[in-house]
Amino acid sequence: MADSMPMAEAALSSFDEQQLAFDGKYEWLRAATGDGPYILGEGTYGKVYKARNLRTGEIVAMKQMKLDAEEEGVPSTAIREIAVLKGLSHPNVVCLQDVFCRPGKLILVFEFLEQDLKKHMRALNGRLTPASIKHFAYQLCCGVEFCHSNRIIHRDLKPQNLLIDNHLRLKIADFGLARAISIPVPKYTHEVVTVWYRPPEILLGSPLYSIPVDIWGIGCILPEMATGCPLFAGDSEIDTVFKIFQKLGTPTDAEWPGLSELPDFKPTFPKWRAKGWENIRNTAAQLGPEGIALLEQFTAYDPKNRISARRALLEPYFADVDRSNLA
Ligand code: Z3R
Repeated sequence: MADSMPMAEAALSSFDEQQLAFDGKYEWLRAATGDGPYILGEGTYGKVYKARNLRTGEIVAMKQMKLDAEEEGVPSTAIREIAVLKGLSHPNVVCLQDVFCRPGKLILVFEFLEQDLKKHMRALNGRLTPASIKHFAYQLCCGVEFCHSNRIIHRDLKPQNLLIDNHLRLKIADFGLARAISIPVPKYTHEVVTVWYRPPEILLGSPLYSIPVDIWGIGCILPEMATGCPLFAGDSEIDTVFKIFQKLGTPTDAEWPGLSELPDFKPTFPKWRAKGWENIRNTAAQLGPEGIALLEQFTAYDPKNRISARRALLEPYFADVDRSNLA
């Protein structure tokens, strides 16, 4: 009888009931080739599967995360952060529709979009038009502005985290997960964590970083859309730092006060001169002078001098964006 069931057993059956209810709600889709599950992507926190909500028929993206088995349940901080994310709604942020958790396991159910920006750029051989680059950049700034105004930082903006639907609407995935789920456990993912979109303050070991980290990410994604090539594709943290310095020039304490006190800064770093955006592939032709002026503010070395997403939206580069088919 339920009222005489020992506590541990009662808890177990409650978990099993929740698992059964969740399993009855969704159907995992199979890959077109072979009989494995349909994997949309493998990211920092785990795999993303394509599934169907059996009640609504809607396709969803299920992010399944394995948590450290030694930890008891899902940490309360993660639950609080995820509750905040579930309450967020913006046309340029992927909607978190459902959450399922049990000890050692966390599944987040998101709205489904057809492809990510990396795949979209590849499909076009890296040749996006100036108008579509601007349209995507505008939507990216809108989504980032919304999250920053809710005090949520992404920390891992990259083309794989930007999803595009068939109407070329862009939505940001994984906002807020960095704070909700602390360190990804390397044994659970074979994916190499990319450092290409990391800002110099993090690469140089700053223990304090904030909202400007996402602005640097926008500053890497915008020229990547323009040229079809990642801007700072280093194979390690220091290689990425040097790739940044080679293009933007080695920074000085004058333009970035406190630079030489950062833990991983070395006065022996080579001193490169800034190349100028006009000498970096076809960036200038694709973005025009107003785009370059904005790009310079996205990639300011001193995080304090980096433009905010809110101010970026008011920049001349975006003055002619067609806002009628947004949102
Ligand atoms: C939420 C979180 C991560 C992802 C979501 C939703 N959707 C993803 S990744 C996705 C990836 C593709 S399509 C949808 S892909 O086929 O372009 N890699």
